[in-house]
Amino acid sequence: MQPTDRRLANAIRALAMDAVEAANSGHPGMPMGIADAATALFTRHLKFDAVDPHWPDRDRFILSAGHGSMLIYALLYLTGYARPTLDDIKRFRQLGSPTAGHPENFELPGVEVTTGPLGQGVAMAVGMAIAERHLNAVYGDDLVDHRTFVIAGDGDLMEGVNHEAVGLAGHLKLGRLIVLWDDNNITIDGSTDLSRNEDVVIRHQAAKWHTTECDGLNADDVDRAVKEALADPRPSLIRCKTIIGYGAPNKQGTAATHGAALGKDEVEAARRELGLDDEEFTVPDDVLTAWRAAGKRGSVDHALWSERLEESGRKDEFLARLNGKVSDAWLRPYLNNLLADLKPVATRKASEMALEAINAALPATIGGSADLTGSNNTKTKGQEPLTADNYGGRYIYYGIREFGMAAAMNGMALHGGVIPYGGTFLVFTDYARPAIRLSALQKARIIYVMTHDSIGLGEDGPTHQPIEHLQSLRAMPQIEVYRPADAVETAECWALALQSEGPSILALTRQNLPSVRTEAVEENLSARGAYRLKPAENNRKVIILATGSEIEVAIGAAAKLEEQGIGTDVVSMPCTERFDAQPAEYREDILPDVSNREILRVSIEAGATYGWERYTGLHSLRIGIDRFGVSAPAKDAFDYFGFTPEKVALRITDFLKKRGIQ
Ligand SMILES: Cc1ncc(C[n+]2csc(CCOP(=O)(O)OP(=O)(O)O)c2C)c(N)n1
Ligand SMILES: [Mg+2]
Repeated sequence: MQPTDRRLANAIRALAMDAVEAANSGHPGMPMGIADAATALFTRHLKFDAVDPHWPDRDRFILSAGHGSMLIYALLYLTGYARPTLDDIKRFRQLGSPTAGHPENFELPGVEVTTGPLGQGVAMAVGMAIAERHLNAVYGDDLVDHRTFVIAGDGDLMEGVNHEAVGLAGHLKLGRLIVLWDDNNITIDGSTDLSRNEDVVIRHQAAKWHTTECDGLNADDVDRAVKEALADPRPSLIRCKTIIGYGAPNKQGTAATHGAALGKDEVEAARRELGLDDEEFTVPDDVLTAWRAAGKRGSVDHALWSERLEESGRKDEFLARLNGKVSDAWLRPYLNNLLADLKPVATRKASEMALEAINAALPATIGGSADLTGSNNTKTKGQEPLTADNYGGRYIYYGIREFGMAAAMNGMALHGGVIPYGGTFLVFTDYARPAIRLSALQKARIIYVMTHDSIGLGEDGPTHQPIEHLQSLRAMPQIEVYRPADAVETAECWALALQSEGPSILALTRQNLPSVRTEAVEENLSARGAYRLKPAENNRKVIILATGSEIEVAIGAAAKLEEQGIGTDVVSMPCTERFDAQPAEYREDILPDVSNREILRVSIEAGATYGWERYTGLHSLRIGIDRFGVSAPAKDAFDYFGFTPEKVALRITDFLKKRGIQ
């Protein structure tokens, strides 16, 4: 006899309780409350094949309430994914176990995205749903025809990014996105009455979503609501009324079950309440068999899909696209054309010029901007908007939703088959930062096109002038920050960003810059992160390290120093992270040992000096800006802060005198 849905759900509850108890850490309440709804979803609706977590046409499932990680670990184990094993679950939250505290996409193939920072799961799901519709428009129903399901908690729907994501999804009519809201009226501090009186359902309706409700503790009722959502062309919110910690008789319905082990006595009481085996980490045979059968439900669909792929005539192209490898064959011809006709351009403009070649060569790119298209120069000729009427378009008007844009791009990149890039002002990386951090953690290949990268943006003043941003972004692991100095470097940096496994930030100027790279060379010099742009003519006494727009200043200052017989190298450093990764000999050649007091190292960057001592040494000169900017034309702002060849040269000669280097 087929076990009841409740018994299937209770297997989730048991594993969640036991794992949290063993770790003495974790969140049992959420999985226990939503277990029946998750059972309905995984046994009746979700299209997946546990033996192939990478099947491109699988439905995507996102546990936005990542603290309830035991829910997804239990589901993956029960449905028969290779990992996590039962032993992995016994080692929940332990060092080296893939069952990390929060679900990590890089630990388990069944985990589509990393969640835990509340709100971002739903926002990434929006990106997944965009990628699905786009690829559907390109490859058709035969190859791309899946849905994106989300389980979200009260917290996910309270976060600001949720408002951005819900607005975007409603606008783009992402009808294949279905969010199940675990409406348990509890968050960490207690009842949601403490902090919320908005009508979440009406808010979704106002954003043009379909909404419905169900008893989240009744799999049949959840099934009914999901069917309703599937039939509706709009994105759907299913309000699942649940009880947090359901089954723990003395604690259910309270915040006590949210984020702590239930305790031995309560676990025992819950076992009796739910009719579970006494022994921990056991799943009755008939229940496991039923779950494993559910894990194979998709195998027929999968096989039929594989046949269609074989017959499509587009198999190699499709798989290559999903595989994500891109060629940089566009770069050489582009640079040859560029070098034939050099003129001063802003690097944001140079980025657009490079993008013309990139978008023509790489069909996977999808551009966009958070309402600064004309400023970020992110849209190329002939790039059609991606809209509800034309999912095949390759440009997204994200609106003024920087965080929502970045999170959606994470979802798009992790869906696969597309390479998202998107722009805003560099200063507003702060608005997008939590998603940028998840791009880095998840290794999502996204190219952030961040323009107006310094006081050089001029008149908009201190609110718009980045100061600490470059250094703070460089401090983030697993992301590369590029600040190119001219059009050639901009194209080189674009090529590197596209080849990268993870995210990149391009920091680009508003103002025009002269060409500093005027000769064709075989090598992508920016790939080294830093390289000698101009070697000293006289005996080398100074090495100037500079980035982006300050290269022009550095070259001017170096010329003045050379006039005085002071040999000066100018090193362009478009990417500190790449330089750090170079072999020691290379780094030593560009920047000889800090202990060499005969050579003064100077950094010039129109931003925080914080951290530049890493390259200049402590007792050197760092020219930057350690205060907020000024509202003034760019030229005046640069002059005011001392970024002119004259002022820089003077500071260097003064410093040399102080040091006793003549
Ligand atoms: C951005 C963010 N802020 C705070 C937290 C810490 N946190 C984890 S769960 C949680 C409460 C979430 O409430 P809800 O979504 O209702 O989950 P439930 O208590 O119902 O499991 C908070 C504040 C977080 N993970 N992410
Ligand atoms: Mg809650």
